[in-house]
This record gives sequence, C-alpha cells and structure tokens, in this order.
Amino acid sequence: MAGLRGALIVLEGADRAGKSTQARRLVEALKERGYRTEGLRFPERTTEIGQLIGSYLEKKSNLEDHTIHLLFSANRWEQVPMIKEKLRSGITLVVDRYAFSGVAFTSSKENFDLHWCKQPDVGLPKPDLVLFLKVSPEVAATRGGFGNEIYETNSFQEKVAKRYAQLMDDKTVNWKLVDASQDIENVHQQLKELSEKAIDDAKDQPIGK
Ligand code: DGP
Ligand code: NA
Ligand code: NA
Repeated sequence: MAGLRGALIVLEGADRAGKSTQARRLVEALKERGYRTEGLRFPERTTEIGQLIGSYLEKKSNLEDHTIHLLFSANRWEQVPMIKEKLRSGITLVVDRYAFSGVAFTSSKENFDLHWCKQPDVGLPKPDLVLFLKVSPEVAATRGGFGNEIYETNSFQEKVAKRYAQLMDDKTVNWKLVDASQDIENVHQQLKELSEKAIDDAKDQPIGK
C-alpha cells in the first residue's frame, strides 16, 4: 500500500452545528475501520499566531478586521508543511474548519469583498471532501446558548450562514451538505460513509490546491 496518500476532509458550518463533536467521533470511527486518521482544528490556538487569534476571539484584544483575517489565514499556512507530510505518509486528516470559515466569517463583516477575502488562502491544500453541517437556527437554539466569543451572536451567524450558501455554489469544491438537525448518531453515520468514499477516491490522486 506504499505511496497511497490520506484524504483531507474538512467539516464546516455555523457555530453550534456540532462540528467539533462530529469531528472527534469521525476520527475515532475511521481509526476503528483501519484508516490511519488524525484530527486538526482551525483556528489552532496553541501557536504564537493562534494565541493572537484566541485573544481576539475572547475579546481580550482588538485587532483590525483585515489584520485578523490575514492572521487566521497565516494560522492555516503555518500548518501546511505538516498537513502535506501527513497526507503523503497515508494519514487521513479530519479538519474542524478551514479556509471556508475564513471567507464566510470575514465577508460577513461590513465592506469586505468576497474576492479579497479568498486571496490569502489561495494555494492551500485542497480538501478532498467538505462536509457542511447545516442546522436550522431553531435547532441550534435548543443546543444551548452561545458562548461569549466575538462572533457568537444570532445576527452575525445568520450572515455567516448566507455566505456559506454562496460558497457552496462553487462546484470545483467537493461539498456535501449534511442535515445536522438529525440526531448525533445519524449525522455521524452519514459523515462516516461520505468520508470512506472520499478516502477511497483520493488515495491515488495528487493533492490538489
Ligand atoms: P471555533 O474554535 O471552531 O469555535 O472557532 C472560533 C471562531 O472563529 C468561530 O466563531 C469561527 C471563527 N473563525 C474560524 N476560522 C475563521 C477565519 O478564518 N476567519 C474568521 N474571521 N473567523 C474564523
Ligand atoms: Na465557537
Ligand atoms: Na466547534
């Protein structure tokens, strides 16, 4: 099996869609099925750049909107050598948020052009599968209140949801829409099936950009 690469699988969606829970369960399930799999998340708050992002999200520091956008992107770029190495060594990566979050969140702010928002992430490794967890605002509300982070308001999240819908029109990306209002187990089963297919389809393909 030497030479076969792992797949880059991304989970996206608005806050409270259940991404982090599903990402953890997906990693465990794929491992049980015999795939070498690891989980990653963005923002990765432990790096130096990640600490600046964490402080911004927790409203402890105020960063200018373009500046924070570029830091989120830099936080992805700094992991690219590791991501490529793992994929090439046959490890599948399940990633909780990626460049689509960057575009959906920043372009929901006033006076941001979608094209400008996309540029810093151009050239990142291309996901083999992007699982979009869609949850209605009503169901999201039953999952408990928001935390205190900067983007956690209903009005902002509604804008983000609209941006994601726009991004999903891009047919060059392998989007799969999953109804995350279903119970956790059903969602999990769907994510697992879609991921296994993506791993199989990606294994003898070059890593895209
Ligand atoms: P999380 O750790 O998944 O809860 O993400 C923290 C918050 O940061 C969440 O509201 C989504 C937002 N976010 C994630 N990535 C980006 C990004 O690249 N740019 C911007 N502006 N926001 C992002
Ligand atoms: Na959050
Ligand atoms: Na999360």
